[in-house]
Amino acid sequence: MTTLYGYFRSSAAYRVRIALNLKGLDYDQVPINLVNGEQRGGDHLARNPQGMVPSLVLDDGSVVNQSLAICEYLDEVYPEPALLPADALARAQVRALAQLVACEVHPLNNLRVLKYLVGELGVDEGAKLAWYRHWIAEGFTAMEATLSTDPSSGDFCHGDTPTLADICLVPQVYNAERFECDLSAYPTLQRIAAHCRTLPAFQKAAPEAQPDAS
Ligand SMILES: N[C@@H](CCC(=O)N[C@@H](CS)C(=O)NCC(=O)O)C(=O)O
Repeated sequence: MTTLYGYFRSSAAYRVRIALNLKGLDYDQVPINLVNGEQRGGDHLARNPQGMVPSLVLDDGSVVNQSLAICEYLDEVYPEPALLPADALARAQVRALAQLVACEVHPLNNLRVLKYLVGELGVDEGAKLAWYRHWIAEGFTAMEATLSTDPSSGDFCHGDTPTLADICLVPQVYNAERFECDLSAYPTLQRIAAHCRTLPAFQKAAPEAQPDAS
């Protein structure tokens, strides 16, 4: 059985749960408690030397790290339903949206970054929150500008089926809500995220639906 090493609040693990659910795949979950530092324990470092989640361990013991690599791996091995459009240009545009979230916004607001700000740099809670909200606003403003004017966006970021872009958007919206970011300037992102959240694949992947939710 495929096993996902994750954490209920990890948005990168949340992406992979959505992808697995959209593909209709069965998987086991092993929680790695990020708050207790389990990601830096020897067992987990052996499968993920970065000390991060998610890691997907396949039936034969092979490990795939990095959520976007995992989602694309699943899409190649289980092509239906497709997480990327067939057309090369549309595929690049969907990847660009996904990477806007996963490469530009999310890494700046990661747990280890926030801990470094507070612990090593002595930043107070207010400044930490301001940092968090700043990077959300930078990324979401650009994403809203793209999606609100792109004729190919529909119920989802691209057309009327979920893609890798939605898989990245919904967990990032969840994070932004958790940190009480003002999302009123992003009506298109809110509309698309709300639509995604009506789908069982997204509902089943939500942090509050995970066995380690606390
Ligand atoms: N680029 C990685 C990011 C993974 C990542 O940031 N994981 C976070 C949780 S969302 C983590 O494990 N953080 C551990 C830490 O900050 O100590 C991916 O997409 O898989």
